[in-house]
Amino acid sequence: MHIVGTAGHVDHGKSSLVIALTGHNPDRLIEERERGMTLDLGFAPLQLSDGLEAGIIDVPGHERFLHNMLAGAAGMELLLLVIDATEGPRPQTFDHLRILDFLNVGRAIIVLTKRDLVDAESLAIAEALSREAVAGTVAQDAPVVAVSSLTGEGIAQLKTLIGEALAALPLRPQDAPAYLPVDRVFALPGHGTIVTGTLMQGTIKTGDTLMLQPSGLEVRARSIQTFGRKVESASGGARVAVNLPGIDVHAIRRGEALVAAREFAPVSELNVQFTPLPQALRLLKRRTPVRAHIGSDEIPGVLIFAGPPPADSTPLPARLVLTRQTVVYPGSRLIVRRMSPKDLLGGAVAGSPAARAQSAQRSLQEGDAVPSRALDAIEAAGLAPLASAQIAATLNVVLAKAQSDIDALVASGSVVALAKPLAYVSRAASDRAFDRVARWLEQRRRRASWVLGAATADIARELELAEPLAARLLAAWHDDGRLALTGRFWHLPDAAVELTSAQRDFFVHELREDPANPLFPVSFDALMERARAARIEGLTDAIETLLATGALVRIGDDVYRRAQIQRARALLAQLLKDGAGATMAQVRDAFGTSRRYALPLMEHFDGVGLTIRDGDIRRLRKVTPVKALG
Ligand SMILES: Nc1nc2c(ncn2[C@@H]2O[C@H](COP(=O)(O)OP(=O)(O)OP(=O)(O)O)[C@@H](O)[C@H]2O)c(=O)[nH]1
Ligand SMILES: [Mg+2]
Repeated sequence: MHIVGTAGHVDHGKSSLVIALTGHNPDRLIEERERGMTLDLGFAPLQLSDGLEAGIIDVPGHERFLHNMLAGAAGMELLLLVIDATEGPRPQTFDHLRILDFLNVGRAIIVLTKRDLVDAESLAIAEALSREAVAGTVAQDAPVVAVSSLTGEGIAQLKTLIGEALAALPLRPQDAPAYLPVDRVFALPGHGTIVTGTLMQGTIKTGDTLMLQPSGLEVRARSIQTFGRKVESASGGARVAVNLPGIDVHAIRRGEALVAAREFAPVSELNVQFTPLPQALRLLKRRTPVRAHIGSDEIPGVLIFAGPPPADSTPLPARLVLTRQTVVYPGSRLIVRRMSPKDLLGGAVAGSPAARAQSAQRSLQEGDAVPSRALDAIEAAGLAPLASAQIAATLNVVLAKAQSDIDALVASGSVVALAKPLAYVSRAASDRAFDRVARWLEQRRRRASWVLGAATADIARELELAEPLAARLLAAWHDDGRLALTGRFWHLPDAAVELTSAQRDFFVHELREDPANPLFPVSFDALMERARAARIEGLTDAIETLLATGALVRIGDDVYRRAQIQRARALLAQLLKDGAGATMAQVRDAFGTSRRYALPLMEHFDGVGLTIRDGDIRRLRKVTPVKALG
């Protein structure tokens, strides 16, 4: 389905034309009918001869209700520019045209109304003036048709032109996440709250869980209608009414967007490409207070240029800082007016230039290689991991589609999954970072051969990354076997430490075995103190390395050599063989130490799962067969 929109100056015959085309009066408010003037948006279904159906949005022409016109304008794809043949183009003809030129209109038809009131000569003048008015806009080459809504003249011809134009419009993206700017909210007795709007993209199905943004209310689509008919699903370009149970009608208003639940994150700042209107250039400052018309919403904010304000109408990057949150998709088009008075300033397209180029490309070749676009997005983010929902939002596709493409990229090896929270970086970015870390570790080892590797914090500093992110990358490299972890040191798997001869002499001297007391440890604090006093290069680092590799084992303040631990294990195996138990006193005697050393040592063995404590008795922990095999 597509959306046809009327536009034009007040009283030029827009609503009468809608009645002539559809038989439906779009002026639904009593006040509108009494005053003979449209105040708010009106809607009507248009049936064409070949079974084609479209929705018509009728807008008020009066300048005072321009904000209402703007609330419905973004959904229009085919513009009926309505011009009174007796008057020709008037101010709102131009204003509406300028607005729609920035939005999503793909085709236009110029409709000269009140044909019954003019002669051929006046009609020719009106047509010439109209042609002039549309020069340089989306309606530049639009066909012109003269009609009378009173007599019906020209209406059949107009319908034919509408049919042709609709057939030429591109389909709206179907695999994009649903985005419906709400233009009406009302309650139906027995049904509760109903919202209506133009589904800009995506699909809404009965039972879908959706989100109202920016209010953040999770809602369920109980039932869906398009033009009074109940349907199971509606897709991009349809006029849709959705019944939302459990939502207070007063909790929401026009301007809210009903969107797919997980793909949209509300933002209050937008990077846009802004196109100023020539007549607005003199009003633009580096920072200009504005009203941004996004979807059906009107949000006060500030339009900010990085440099001086534009001198001509060439599109330029700008930032929109809003006073309220909103949701947009890449390529969303919006209108910017001055805060006060409300002059039209220009149009803007949301998203980074890359995202916009992608979305432009995408509408050209619908359904093209999304995986490669997902890879582009992940690669563009460098080492900043992207979650699936962020990738879906960047690509403007539903989450399920994005996820299956990401999974394929992970399977093919071009994307790496990081854990906690699950997010993705490109293999290329991960490899570049790994190479940097590997080179740096190697250099360090050459400079200080007694240092095994580096702690997470050191590597984070080297990569200029936040420590939690560095930890996630390191874990991924550890998982694929490129990096080993010993103690708190990350190192290349084949990295070997080498002590200097001065360091070795120190340890030989300080840690020599006492033949009389082979299981006596040394005090860690005392060892460190002597190490510092010895003034040997890298000695304290070397102690840390020996502790990390298990050459030394620290238990409380006691430090044992690996050989001592092995000896204690052997003594225990002998003492506790065949399920025998032993008291602490027996263990102490077997070790030939005192209770002061034996107790922490036994707690260490309990902790590593060698022994188990049963009251005062220690036994060997039974090794399960599976573990024994491993
Ligand atoms: N004779 C004649 N009168 C027309 C025709 N079309 C509209 N009118 C009259 O023009 C007046 C305005 O028509 P509307 O259809 O309300 O105009 P509009 O553009 O919807 O006006 P707004 O919504 O207020 O901007 C009404 O009195 C209509 O009856 C036509 O084709 N012929
Ligand atoms: Mg009207």
